[in-house]
Amino acid sequence: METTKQPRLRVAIQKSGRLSESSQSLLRNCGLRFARSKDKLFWYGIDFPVDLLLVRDDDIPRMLLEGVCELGIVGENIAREAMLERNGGQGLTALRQLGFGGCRLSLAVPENLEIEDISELQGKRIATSYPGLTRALLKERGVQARIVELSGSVEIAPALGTADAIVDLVSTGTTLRANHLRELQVLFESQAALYAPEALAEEKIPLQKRLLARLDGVISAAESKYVMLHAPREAVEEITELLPGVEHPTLLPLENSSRIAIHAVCREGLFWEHLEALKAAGASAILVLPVEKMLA
Ligand code: PRT
Ligand code: ZN
Repeated sequence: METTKQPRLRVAIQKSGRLSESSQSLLRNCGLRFARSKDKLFWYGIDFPVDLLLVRDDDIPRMLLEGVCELGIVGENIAREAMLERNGGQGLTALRQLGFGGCRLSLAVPENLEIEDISELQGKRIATSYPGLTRALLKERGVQARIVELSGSVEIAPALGTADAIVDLVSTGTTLRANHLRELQVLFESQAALYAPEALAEEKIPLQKRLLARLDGVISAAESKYVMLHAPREAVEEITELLPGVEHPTLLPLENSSRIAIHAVCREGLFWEHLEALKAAGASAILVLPVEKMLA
């Protein structure tokens, strides 16, 4: 008897590191549950046909390009570098930016080096773990430098005399400061993204679409807040304008009152400054609630 095999998707995520927790919780929030294998490298999707591969982040682009998995969550820095190294900058599509793992690839020079513009680095030695990206980003800026490729501890290269400057990932800037380096220019802003190979087997496309729809729901819910407040009737227009990303709020009359209740979903960041402005415009009883799921 012939049985038709249900298509499944494999998603590669970082096993342990800066992206692993956020990647796992993102997929959990999409309603995915997994049975963990003993070696902890392969998790089988229980209610939804999506399985997880837990690997080093550097392996994810290659696994996507070689068809070992159909989706991968990895920093744009790693994906772009791998594509430049292996595929002339092609081969993977960034389907969604995920809003975590944010950092910047920056060019830094020794604090005491009197240099104001990266054009002054023409012909100099630049240490980096991102040779492809560095070469491409410097070329865009008209700079041709000698790349010194290092797999780690890039920040000590200038002190060791093996390079004049470095190109490395920066988030707080603490590492640069500790090594007496000055961030001269940001070359590339990076965050974690969901990647897929440019070509995906046709029978897997509907499943990928379903997963993406859930992911979009999770991403927009995370950015959204449900706001309830009371306001004078005459201030409704002003207050609606103060609510970020709201066009049509729900208006509810309050019994025996000249005031009105306003309910709305704010689709953009809602900060203390917004709440203070709402209060100044006459709002009271302001309540802000998280949105758990959202389906357009
Ligand atoms: O074991 P595996 O290979 O999977 O992990 P890994 O050690 O290669 O990667 P990991 O977990 O350190 O980083 C994974 C991804 O997180 C990176 O590819 C980036 O996309 C992203 N990310 C975000 C960062 C940083 N922020 C970051 N600050 N990756 C590295 N750093 C390093 C940077 O290289 C430098 O040494 O942190 C130092 C600078 O930090 P600050 O805060 O001192 O500026
Ligand atoms: Zn790595």
